[in-house]
Amino acid sequence: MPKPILFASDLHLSDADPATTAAFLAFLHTQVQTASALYLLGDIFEYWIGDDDQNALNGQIAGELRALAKNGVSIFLMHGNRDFLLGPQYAAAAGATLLDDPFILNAFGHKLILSHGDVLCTDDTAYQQFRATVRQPAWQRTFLARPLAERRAEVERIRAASELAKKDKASDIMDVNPHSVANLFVQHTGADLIHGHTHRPARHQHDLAQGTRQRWVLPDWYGGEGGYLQLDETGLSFVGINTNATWR
Ligand code: LP5
Ligand code: MN
Repeated sequence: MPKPILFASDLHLSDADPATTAAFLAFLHTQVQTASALYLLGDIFEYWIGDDDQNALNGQIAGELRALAKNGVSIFLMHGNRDFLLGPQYAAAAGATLLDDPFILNAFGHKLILSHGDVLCTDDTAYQQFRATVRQPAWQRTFLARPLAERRAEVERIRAASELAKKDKASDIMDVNPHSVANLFVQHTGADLIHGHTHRPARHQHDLAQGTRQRWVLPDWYGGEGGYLQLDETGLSFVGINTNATWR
């Protein structure tokens, strides 16, 4: 039987949340061992200020992923809105391939659009403006050239500003926009979508003129409770981590 493909996102790994690190390591040591590939669809880390930030956690995770890659599990990483500065140096250390957002995967007779999901939150215009700025290569080069301590302080300021801004945003605004989702579906004939970012795990059905598509939303792993999607010959199914949730 062909080995399953696993998808997770929004782990938000950090030193401040050891329960999440433990849950992720346990996942890598069990379920991922028997998979053919692991797709991590962004916000793997709570924030990323450059591949030169060589702290113990980043090193440990790279080592664990590289060990899996050596054992034949393909590792794929996509950027999230918090770790978009994760670069080729770290990906290489993790034995991983960095993917563009969106990325199209064909497997087990399914066509899947993989995305972090933040691009689809088009009602959140303040965020999209912020995103457009920080995703500019020139802007990123300037930021990465600054000393690590300065970058860390800058990110702390942005995180605080972001938390404050979110308090004033309606919950709807911070979800994906249905027209943006439909546009993405129209661009990719016959595909279903897997994304994270919103931390609102569910399977949504989108009825388009060309037919019905599925949108699978991954949960976050804060506090060590999360989950992943598994693709195998039976299709996609959700498996909870440290929760009893299972759905498809
Ligand atoms: O992450 P989450 O889910 O809590 O919130 C997101 C949006 N916020 C962000 C910011 C990140 O959480 C924190 C920054 C990560 C580190 C980046 C690394 C290096 C970057 C260096 C930058 C100098 O992504 C939030 C969305 C929410 O998702 C739901 O979709 O609403 O967006 C905001 O809150 C953004 C604010 O609305 C506007 C921006 C505030 C920051 C202003 C600081 C100015 C800095 C100038 C640089 C352009
Ligand atoms: Mn996110």
